[in-house]
Parts: sequence; C-alpha cells; structure tokens
Amino acid sequence: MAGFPRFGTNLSKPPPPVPADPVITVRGVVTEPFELSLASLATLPRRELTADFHCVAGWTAADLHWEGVSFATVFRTFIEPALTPGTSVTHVTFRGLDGFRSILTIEDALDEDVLLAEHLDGRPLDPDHGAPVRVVSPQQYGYMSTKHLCRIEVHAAAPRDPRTTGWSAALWWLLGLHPRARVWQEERHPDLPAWAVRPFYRALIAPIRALAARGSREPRQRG
Ligand SMILES: Nc1nc2c(c(=O)[nH]1)N[C@H]1C(S)=C(S)[C@@H](COP(=O)(O)O)O[C@H]1N2
Ligand SMILES: [Mo]
Repeated sequence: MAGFPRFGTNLSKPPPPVPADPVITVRGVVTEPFELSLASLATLPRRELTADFHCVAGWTAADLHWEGVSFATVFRTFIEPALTPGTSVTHVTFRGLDGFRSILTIEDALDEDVLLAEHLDGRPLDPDHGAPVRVVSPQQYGYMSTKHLCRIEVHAAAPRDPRTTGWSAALWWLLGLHPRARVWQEERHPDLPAWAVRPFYRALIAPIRALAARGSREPRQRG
C-alpha cells in the first residue's frame, strides 16, 4: 500500500503465520479465560473508519480505510459479562502472535475509534499489516495498535510492563513508551519532551523500515 510501510519491532522477521482457526484468548480479571473466535466477532455490528495512522518515529500514513468491529462493543458484549464480580478494569493488554504487546488504559481502549479490524482499504488485512485481525487506535501512536491480535488481557490495576525490566529495558526506555501515546498531545516519550526525541526517532525510520521490509511478505516494499 503506497505510503503505509510494514513497521515494527519484529523487524526482519516475516509476519507470523495465520492459524487455521484464529481465536483471541481473553484472560485477566475474568472468572475464567475464554476464547473469542473471529466468527463470534463477525456477529457484532460492523464499524468502518477512515483515519491517518501515525508512528511515533515520525511517519504518517494518510486516509486508511479500516473495517472491523469496535473494541468497546467487543468489551461490552463479551468481556464485561465475564469479569470477576466486584472488579473494574483499568488497563487492557493486547498481544500479537509475534509476542508484541500494547497496554492501553481502559479509557483509551474504549474510545469509539478503537477497532479490531480485519479489513484495510476494502481487502482482508495482509500479513504485513496484521493478519488476521489487528487493533487500530488512530488517536494514539502506532505502537498501541497491536497487529496479529491473539490475546486480550484485562487488568484491575496497571500491569507491570515486561519491556521495562531486564536487559532490554534500556533499549525500550530509549525508544520510549508513553502510556497514553495520544497523537494530538504529542505524547511520545514518558520522560523526555517531544522536541528532544523527535530527531532521534526520525533517524530510526529508515533502518527500521528497511529491516521490516526485508521480512515483508509483499514482493517489494511499497511506500
Ligand atoms: N504484532 C505487532 N504489532 C505491532 C508492531 C509489531 O512489531 N508487532 N509494531 C507497532 C508499531 S511501532 C507500528 S508503527 C505499527 C505499524 O503498523 P504497520 O506495520 O501496519 O505499518 O504497528 C504496531 N503494532
Ligand atoms: Mo511505530
């Protein structure tokens, strides 16, 4: 797709294979973990959305047309009735088949523009952009929009982010993981002002894009 590169921390690895019968596992503060099939999502009202997509590193893909279901509807229909009595959800972790995760506050996750999308510009999502289904949160930087969604975890308190501990913590700190990541507030880095990280992020675009293109399923990187 012109102007919409494959991007992300899975870098030169090819996108994960799509399972024959994809499901999204729901766990966390629910009485029992359960699975949502894509067929059960298809029973919900369809939602379409045209929006720009902004990566925190500084590129934007304009006017992407997404189709899927609203996460708020999924939450109210399937997750809320299964919550452990007496708990209220504060955060949601979306995890992808490649191990990538995004952690959203419940307020951000329930924004009406947050979709679980399986169509982009009139076609089923391709492997590069998150097949079979991905999160799309256009008001937030791209790292909140987990591709290849396979697990939703609901939390009653802020979860510990494994990326902030261990050997890779310094790298993740450099990359920055603002917990809200709202584009209109330019919430790029949790500790540093946006102007300070902008040039550093920009410098990462070309190498990350080149690496991600190497693992791409598309014959040649477009955009
Ligand atoms: N599963 C998964 N989701 C992911 C990523 C990833 O590496 N793996 N990268 C994130 C980042 S940083 C961005 S900018 C967008 C890029 O989406 P695209 O590859 O469709 O352009 O996906 C986000 N979601
Ligand atoms: Mo990104």
